[in-house]
Amino acid sequence: MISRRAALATLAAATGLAACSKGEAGLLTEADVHRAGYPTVEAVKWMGAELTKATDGRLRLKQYPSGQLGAEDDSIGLARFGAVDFARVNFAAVNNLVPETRVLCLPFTIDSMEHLHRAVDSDIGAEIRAAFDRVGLIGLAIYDAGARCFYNVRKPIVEPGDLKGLKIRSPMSDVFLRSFAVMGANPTPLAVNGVFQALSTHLIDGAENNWPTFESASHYEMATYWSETRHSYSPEILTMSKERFLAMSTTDQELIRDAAARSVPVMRENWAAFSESSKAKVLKAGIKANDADIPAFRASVADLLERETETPVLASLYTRVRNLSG
Ligand code: BDP
Repeated sequence: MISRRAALATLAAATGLAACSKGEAGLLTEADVHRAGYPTVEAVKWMGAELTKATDGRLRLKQYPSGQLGAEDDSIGLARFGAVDFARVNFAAVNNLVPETRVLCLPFTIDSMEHLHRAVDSDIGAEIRAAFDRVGLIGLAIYDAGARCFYNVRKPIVEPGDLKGLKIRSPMSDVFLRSFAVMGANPTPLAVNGVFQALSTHLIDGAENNWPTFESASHYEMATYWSETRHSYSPEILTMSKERFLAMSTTDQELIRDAAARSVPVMRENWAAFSESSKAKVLKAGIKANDADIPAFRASVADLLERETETPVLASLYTRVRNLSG
């Protein structure tokens, strides 16, 4: 069996990434599973343009959107290995690598976008970002990913019992897997890139995500029932390879930190507009959306929340996050 490091090296060599990112001074590379035009890709593009402007063209950004560099697991590996400079992934993809991220993925822990912003803009967000340092990454910025809701090919989901017997795709994270299982679903872990095909071949009955991913990854073409469960507001993280970051001058490091921080409000604005238009587009296409019994869903995960927040780090983060609700 080949090692993960060897597999990543092969992927990097095959795409010419290693040569291009290490060989050409000033050229920075980035990986994202979303397509060009998606708010995360656009926010990082904006950051790249700021860097180019600030350095009179010395720093430039080449993006690899649409999962060209593989699933989120792969791009995080490439960044840790120094073969790509930036990897933008969802918190779900790093729940095991950086356990502090779990707190913002746990079901019914965040109540609204405003609550999420209060948490990520506080010392909680700073602490979670700093925790990436331990695993060879710099946590540059936390971006919005909206409220995740279930969608499926069969029927409206109003209460947890409606999930019974449904095969629901879960992100590759035990936090999500266990949450969906206690809510009553039959969870199937799968990278997001495989969801459209899994829906078309009936490997799964449904998935859960935000309006933009539902629309832009065309999941709505198969799964025509959308249920407003808003069970998680799991945000996105823009990471940078620590190896590549430390190889830069302190001036460039500052420029990158600053441009990444300034890309957050840009992202938030793009996100709000993109979400609205995604929602309008899918509703126009005939998606049937329904409200869900959120208190019943919240009750179904009460024991799980207790178990998941047993460690001192998560217990304290969870209390601090909950204290910002309201
Ligand atoms: C989307 C995130 C993306 C994740 C995906 C998922 O933007 O980073 O890969 O969810 O469900 O909302 O895996």
